Amino acid sequence: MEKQLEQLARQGTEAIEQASDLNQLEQVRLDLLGKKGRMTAILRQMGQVPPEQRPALGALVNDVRNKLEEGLAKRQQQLSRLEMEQQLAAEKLDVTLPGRRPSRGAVHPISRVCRQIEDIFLGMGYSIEEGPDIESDYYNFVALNLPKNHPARDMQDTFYIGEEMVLRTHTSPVQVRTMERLAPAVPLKMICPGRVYRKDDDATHSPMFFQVEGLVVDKGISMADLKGTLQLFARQMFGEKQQVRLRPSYFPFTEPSAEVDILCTGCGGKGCRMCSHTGWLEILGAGMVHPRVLEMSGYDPRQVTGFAFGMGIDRVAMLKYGITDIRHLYQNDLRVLEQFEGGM
Ligand code: FA5
Repeated sequence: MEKQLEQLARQGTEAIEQASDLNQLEQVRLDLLGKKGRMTAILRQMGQVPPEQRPALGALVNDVRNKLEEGLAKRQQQLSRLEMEQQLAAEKLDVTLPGRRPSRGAVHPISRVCRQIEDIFLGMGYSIEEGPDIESDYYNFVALNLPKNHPARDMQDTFYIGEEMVLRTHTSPVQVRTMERLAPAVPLKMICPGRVYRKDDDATHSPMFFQVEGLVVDKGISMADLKGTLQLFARQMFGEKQQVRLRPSYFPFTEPSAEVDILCTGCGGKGCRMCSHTGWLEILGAGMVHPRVLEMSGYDPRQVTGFAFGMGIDRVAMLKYGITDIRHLYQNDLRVLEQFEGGM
């Protein structure tokens, strides 16, 4: 047994030194000192040793175990340091490599155009108002001179939420809410940008899109004020050469009513495919606020008049940036959005 122990000490020390990484060293430890290792096997024979030799043998066992444990600890330290050095060498940084360019976010074309519109009208002294997307039938229709069963309700295909609530089909209900709040005070000058919803879906009509409403109420407001305002807006938005054209139209909440075109941004008015060779493109509906609408909202139509307009923000964005399909604005395709990097 003594010999076995000495052999274990010798061979063990050698195996420890030869272990070339921490995994191997752990294997060596288990083989020497583990529960099923060589030391345990030797100790099993202790029972056969005569009692008077046991103390000396016991001391030898301790010596060998201590020596092996010491060797293991030392080798473990060496190997740990080695592995750390190797790891550091592998992680070396080349500080001269050019950096990776961080990708920058961009303001969505709708938000961009919306901000520009707000800036232009703030500059003319308008306030910016808001209203709810889920609107009552009263504000979306009735207060705009569209009682139940009025045929013109079919002009806008509506998403109903129960009997009395709708997803607003236009921003015009905010006209009513603002007049109710401020009447009979004048002048009232406001715009309201926001989401609106209709059962529409093609290259130029989206089921959710953006409108901006404009409303001015004061003494002596006329159609000339409407045209002048829209002319000023169009020039600031699309450039000094821009012009507007009013065509007679019909809305239940304005009288007279007009649809308003701007010179085609594709051809400048000469005629091209984009404007069906007319030279003009429609961007909004407008008119003089109907006396009944003024009255229902608390103004006296014998004292004041007003004009209102509702513009498609998506259409403006499409014309400004030459986008031919409205769906590009809502599909969040990075190839489209990345073209708008930078800017305001
Ligand atoms: C209206 O919604 C009226 N409320 C506008 C108005 C306000 C008239 C105040 C008079 C006084 P209209 O349905 O024409 O009108 O829509 C106005 C604009 O919204 C259109 O000129 C168009 O630019 C845009 N538009 C309409 N439907 C869609 C759609 N599905 N997708 C994108 N833009 C649309």
